[in-house]
Amino acid sequence: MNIQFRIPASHWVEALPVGNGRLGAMVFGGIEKERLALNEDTLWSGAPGDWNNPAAKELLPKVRELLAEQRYEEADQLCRKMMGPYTQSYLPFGDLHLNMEHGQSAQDYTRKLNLATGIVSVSYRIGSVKYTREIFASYPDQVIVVRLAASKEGALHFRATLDSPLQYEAAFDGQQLTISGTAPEYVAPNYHHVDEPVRYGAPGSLEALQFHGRLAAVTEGGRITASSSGLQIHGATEAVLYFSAATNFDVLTGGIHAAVHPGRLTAGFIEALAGKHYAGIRESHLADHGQLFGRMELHLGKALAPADMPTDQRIAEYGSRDPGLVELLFHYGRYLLIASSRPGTQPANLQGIWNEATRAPWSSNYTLNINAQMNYWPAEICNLAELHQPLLHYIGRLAVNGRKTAEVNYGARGWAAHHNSDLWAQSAPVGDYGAGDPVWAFWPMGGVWLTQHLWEHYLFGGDKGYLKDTAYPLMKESALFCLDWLIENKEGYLITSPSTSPEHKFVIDGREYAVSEASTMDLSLIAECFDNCLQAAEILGEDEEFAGTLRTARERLLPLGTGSQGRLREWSFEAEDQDVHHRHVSHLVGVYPGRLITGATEPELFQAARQSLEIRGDGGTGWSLGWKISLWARFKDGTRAEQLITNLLTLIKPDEPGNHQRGGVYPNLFDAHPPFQIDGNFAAAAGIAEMLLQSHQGYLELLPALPDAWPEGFVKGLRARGGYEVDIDWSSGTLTQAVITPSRTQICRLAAVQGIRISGDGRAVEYAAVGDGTLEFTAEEGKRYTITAV
Ligand code: FUC
Repeated sequence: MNIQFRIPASHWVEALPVGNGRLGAMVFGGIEKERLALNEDTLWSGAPGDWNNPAAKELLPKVRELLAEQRYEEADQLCRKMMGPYTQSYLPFGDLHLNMEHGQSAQDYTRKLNLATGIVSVSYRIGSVKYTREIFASYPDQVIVVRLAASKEGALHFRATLDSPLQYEAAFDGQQLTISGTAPEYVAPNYHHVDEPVRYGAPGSLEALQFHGRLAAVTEGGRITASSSGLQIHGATEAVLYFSAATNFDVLTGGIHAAVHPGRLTAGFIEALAGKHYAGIRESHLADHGQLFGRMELHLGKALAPADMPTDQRIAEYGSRDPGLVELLFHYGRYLLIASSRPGTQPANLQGIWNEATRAPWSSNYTLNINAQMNYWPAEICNLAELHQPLLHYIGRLAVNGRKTAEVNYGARGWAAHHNSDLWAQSAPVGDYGAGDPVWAFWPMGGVWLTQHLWEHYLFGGDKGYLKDTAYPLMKESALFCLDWLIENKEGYLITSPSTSPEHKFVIDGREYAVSEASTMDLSLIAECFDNCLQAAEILGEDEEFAGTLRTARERLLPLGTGSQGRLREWSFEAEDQDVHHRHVSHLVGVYPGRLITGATEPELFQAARQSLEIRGDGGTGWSLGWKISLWARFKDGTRAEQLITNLLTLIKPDEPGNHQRGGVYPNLFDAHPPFQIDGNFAAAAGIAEMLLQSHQGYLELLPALPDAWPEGFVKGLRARGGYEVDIDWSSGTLTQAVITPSRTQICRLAAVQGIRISGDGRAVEYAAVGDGTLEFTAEEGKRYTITAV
């Protein structure tokens, strides 16, 4: 299970990612000049701030009036005045360079990332000497480890240096190489043109984070000298480098920890390695990575590409026709989540944790109108629920700022977040007071959508303590915001205003507009937030009165409707699309990742949603293709879902310019918007899982969208709502056997599969047919239930 090449990377998107959630590196594998592009997940520009805009509250009634009169142009202009500043940017940390003193010409070169071990290895031969490198990011030891070895005694000579695109100082602390600096106080988004896009304060400024990196070396044989030109290793047979990095970001409060010097933190990580050896550190890494990665297996058919074929060639030559490549894409999504999101770290941002640009595309921040949520779609279903924690924790921080935003900007209760956020959990609209377009900058539903993650985590895990203490309070406050944000229209329905369908405009008389009343996405997210709160309140047996208020409001929401060509309307009125193939499919959020619109509950809307997706087409950016995999899976069209995987497995060249219409993957299988965004990788993993197992309708559906292309196969370790682990085997396109392991005793409902036998620990289990085409049986904790086709 490798991403592999026979040449070193020349571009960053050919390099191989390692990460432990907090520290990341892209390994280029150069022969004479090795580069590891380094990241630390709390290294962002800026500082905590107040981004709210009191003028918004004054303008709100006026904007609403204009929208009620369909004066869209004027409403758009006023909306701009309701914005605040842009978010801050996720920054690169720097580079570790290794200059090998053996020249550039080598034979038998290989470079690979083994997803199962989380280890990158590079090997080549120069003359009779074989050189090998192993690189991994250890979560247990919080360091990036680089081991270099030569097959001939004393043949290893190299110099290690650290540098950074940020302002920095390199120094020595004994024989350790250090790098330190203060991050910029401000970095403008790459699409925002200003005179000074990167602004530094004074060194040590309290308005920015301090960062520190430390490199230590241990050798077998030879000697190490530290000089102004770096750490020099002479005549070693083996050398191990340990890199640690930190900032003074306060993970608990979300502020800057003035009293903490990050240099002490990096020293602490290195000191903690005392008495440990490479073999032991590697063992702990393998155990830690393995217990997460090893939870799942997937087999979709016989791999077509030769085992040693370079990954970029495999993508170009085979794409999704090679089931092995689809398996790789699936496992890569899980790998990248393990590498970018661990309990206690920051949520995976637009590029996970890997970024080499000071002004990264879209600031490599959190975009809350699709991208940040998408990063976590595989977390629960792919059995990595604890890796959801960084996002769930972050939602809590966002709600703290979001309460002020709701109050200051709108005079509303509860909490609100908008289209973008960052390390500082900025909750107000961005757009620099009008420079941005309301079509993306003005979107107060970011928090509402995020609450779905809190609820889903409960549905999968079933922890009532978590529901009561963490999830429900945040969900409830988000619902409170919605109650205050909704207004009554002339017909007495509750609507949102101003409202957008993120990033997509409607056209009237040849003119494009962004802002209107009651987009389908707004109403879908609110309806679902209310439904989830109602269910949570019932489970917890609390808040009867509040539940009554929600129920009444829920019934009064403007109903969703169908429009031309039988489509689900994207706006509350029939309008021409700015782009019929637009990459966002916001109005389908109730189909996936939501569960508002299903064939059983809303057959007409479900059909209309399907028709909308049909018309939207099978193109789009990487993340858009990723979303459509899961949507087609929910529409039970496996072959169409597989078509989207095919489209996603389009090889995009590293230097291909940015594109909003056509995406794919880079040589290292990173998702290409283009540019690189990690969300499509996560959506692909989630989508493949959704084709094999669904559980959003209150019962388990095995193989709901199996494509013709995968007639034989198996999957192990998927997870369903209710806390089940599910293994499925199939042959000739139909189920042969499934094993369901419940995490607690409960009634298990299954979509009825023709002719099955259920046994629990070898004994036949009685099941009863339920009227709606499902069957149920009592699943006891600690037992495994085998479903066999007869
Ligand atoms: C949204 C999308 C873009 C891009 C950006 C990060 O604005 O519309 O395609 O993914 O987020």
